[in-house]
Amino acid sequence: MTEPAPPQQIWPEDRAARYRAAGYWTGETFPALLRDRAARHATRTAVIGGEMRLSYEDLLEDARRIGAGFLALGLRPGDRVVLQLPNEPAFVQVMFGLFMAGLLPVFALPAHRRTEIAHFAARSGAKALVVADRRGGFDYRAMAREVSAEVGLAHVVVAGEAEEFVPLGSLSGDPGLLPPDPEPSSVAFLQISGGSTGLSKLIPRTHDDYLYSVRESATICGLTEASVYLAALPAAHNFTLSSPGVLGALHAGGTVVLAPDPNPQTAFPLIARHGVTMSALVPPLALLWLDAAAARGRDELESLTDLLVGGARLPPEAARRIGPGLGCRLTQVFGMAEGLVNYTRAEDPDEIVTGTQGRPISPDDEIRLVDDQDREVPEGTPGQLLTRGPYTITAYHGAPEANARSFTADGFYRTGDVVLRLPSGHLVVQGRATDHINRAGEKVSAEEIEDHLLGHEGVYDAICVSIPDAELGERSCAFVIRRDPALRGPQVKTWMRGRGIASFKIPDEVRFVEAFETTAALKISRRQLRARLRAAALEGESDADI
Ligand code: OOB
Repeated sequence: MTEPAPPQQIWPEDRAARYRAAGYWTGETFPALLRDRAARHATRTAVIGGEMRLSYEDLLEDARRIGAGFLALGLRPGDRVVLQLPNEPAFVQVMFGLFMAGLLPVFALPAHRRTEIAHFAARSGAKALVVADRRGGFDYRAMAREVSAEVGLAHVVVAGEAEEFVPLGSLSGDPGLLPPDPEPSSVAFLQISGGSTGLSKLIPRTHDDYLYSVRESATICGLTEASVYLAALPAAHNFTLSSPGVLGALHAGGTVVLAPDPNPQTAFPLIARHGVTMSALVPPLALLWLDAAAARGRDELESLTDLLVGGARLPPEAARRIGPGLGCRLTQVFGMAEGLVNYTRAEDPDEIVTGTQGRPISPDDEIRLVDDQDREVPEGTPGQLLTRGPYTITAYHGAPEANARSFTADGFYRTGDVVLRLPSGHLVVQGRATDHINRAGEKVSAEEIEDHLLGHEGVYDAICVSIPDAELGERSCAFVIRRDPALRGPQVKTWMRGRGIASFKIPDEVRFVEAFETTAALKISRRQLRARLRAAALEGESDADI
C-alpha cells in the first residue's frame, strides 16, 4: 500500500505574504504557545475536569512527557494520530502532547464509531488511535480492535483500562528527544468536515492560520486571564476548540473547565463550583438551559457573563430570550471547520446580536454572495456564500474531486450556506444550498446516509432529507422504496446502528414510498428529488402521494 501524502495547506504566495505583513500570521506555533503560557502563568489553573486540576506548568510537563512517549513508541514527527477522547483533562494533555512531538492530531468526536474512525484513519494515513476505555456504555477498545483490523494501526493508546493496548498513563519518554518546533506554515492537525456530500473530509489547519483565528476570537470575545471557559460541547469540535473555546481560553491565560455533557444538571453545578464566565452551545441546548434556568432559578449562573451560540440557526425569538433568561450576554457565532468564523460583537446593538449571525473575524476575510452560476447577487439579496481569507483552507486533504467541487478557481471556499449581508457587514444565515441535515449542530450528509441505506438488501432506493424540528432545529427523514414489503422502520434503524456510525446519523424517521417520481420528467437529480420530497413532507401530503 502506498503511504498517503503528508497533509499540507498552501495559500498562494501573494496572499500568504499579505497575511504575514498584516500581522495575522505571526510565526507562533502550538508548542511555543504552551511553553510561553507555562512560563507566564506557571501556577495558574489551565484545565479542570472531574477532580483533576492542572496548572499551566503541569500541562506543559504532561504534554512533554506524553509527546516524548509517543515518539518512544516509534512514531515520527509528521505522523497522524486519530484523537478521540471525551471532555476530560486527557484530551488537552494528549492534544498538546502530540503538538510537542510534531505529531498531527486528527480530531474525531466521541460520537464517532467504527466506520467513521476507520475512514479518518485511512484517509489521514494515521499510525495511531487514542481512545477512552469505556464511556456511556460504549467500549471504545472493542471499536479500536475492529478499526485496527480494518486499517492496520501501529498503536492504540487508551485513557483508562487499556487491556492489550498501551495505557495513556504509561506513556513516557525523554523530553530531551522532542523535535524542534515545527514550521508555522506546516499543518498542525486535521479537523473533520461536517460534510455535505458523502463521507467527512479532512481539513488540514496550519499553526499560523489557526492561531490567528484563536487569538482574534479570544480578543473579540473579551477573554482574559480571569476568564473561566466551560467546554460543554465536545472539545474537539471547531466551535469548542477555537471559537474562542478551549484554545482561546488557554491563549488568554484563563481556565478551561471540561463538562462531561452539556445538560443543565451537569453544567449548572460546574458553573457555580468553578465560577465559569463563558460557555458555548448549539441552539437546542441554549433553549434547554433557558428552561432549566426558569425551573431551577439562576443562582448557579451568577458568574456567567457570556454565552456563545452557534453551529445552527438560532431563531431571533429564541435569541431575544437568552440574555434576560440566563442573565448573560449573547454572542452569535457562525463558523465552519474549514475556516471563516463570524461573531456578533459586544458593541453591536441588540437587534444585530439577536437578528444576525455576526461578521467575520478578519478585515481580510473576503465574502462573495453568488447565484447558481457564480454570478454576484445584487446588494441586499441573499446568495450562496463563498469565502477566502487568512484562516480559511484552500483545499481538503487528499480529495481532488471534493476540492474541485468545493473551491472556485480563484480559491474561494463554497460554504453551501445561503446568507444575506447587511450594509454593516453582518451576515444573516437564510438556509443552504447543499444537502445536509443540521441536526442540533451535528451535520449529517444526506448522501452518506443514503449510501448506508442502499447497503440494506431490502432497500431498493432511499432519499434522505431534513425536516424542521422544534427541538433539534432539523431532523432527518429517510424516504425508502422497499424491495422487501415486510421491511419496517425500526428494522431499518436497528440495521443502521449496526453499520458502526455515529448515532446522530441514524434517520430520525423512516417513511416508505412506492416511487420517488411520478411526473413525466425522465431524468431528475438526487438533489432535485431531495428538494421535492422535502417540500412534499412539509406540505403534509400523505406518504402515498409522494
Ligand atoms: C460549526 O462548524 P461545522 O464545520 O460543524 O459546520 C459548519 C456549518 C456552516 O456552514 C453552517 O451551515 C452551519 O454549520 N452553521 C450555522 C451557524 N453556525 C454554523 N448555521 C446557522 N447559524 C449559525 N450560527 O458549526 C462551527 C464552527 C466554528 C464556530 C461555530 C460553529
